[in-house]
Amino acid sequence: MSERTLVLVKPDGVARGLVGEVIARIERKGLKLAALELRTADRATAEQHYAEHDGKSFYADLVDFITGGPLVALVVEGVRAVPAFRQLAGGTDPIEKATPGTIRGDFGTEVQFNLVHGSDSVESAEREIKIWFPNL
Ligand code: DAT
Ligand code: MG
Repeated sequence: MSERTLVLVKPDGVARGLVGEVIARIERKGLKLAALELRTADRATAEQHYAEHDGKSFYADLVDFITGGPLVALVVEGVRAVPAFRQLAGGTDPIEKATPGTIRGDFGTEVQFNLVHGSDSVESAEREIKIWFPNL
């Protein structure tokens, strides 16, 4: 069954020139791009996006980081797109939790700079898509 997920190539991924790499992996998996935009997120957008982490020790740094430079926001569509992109991304910690062959496992070392975001459920995806692409 086709569904949508919200993907971000975070500012570290853009700065490192990994946008094409991430998009190539999404396309090779058989997923489709439904929206794509390069933008610098404002604080309100970042705080809404990461609302579930408000109050955690890393929250302030996370909002600073995600607003700190241009990122690429995408809506990705396809069969089981939510878990499919989470599989491509790998676990949150690029060393401890992501395996080689995943985006984070292949290109990341630090949890704060783990290159990509992918929605963790269909409900999260619909919430996040409304934040980043209100007209979609
Ligand atoms: P994910 O991005 O895999 O869904 P998450 O939703 O738990 O992970 O956390 C959101 C982001 O916050 C994550 O991509 C990087 C950052 N983060 C998570 N845990 C962290 C920690 N212990 N220290 C620093 N940053 C962390
Ligand atoms: Mg998450």
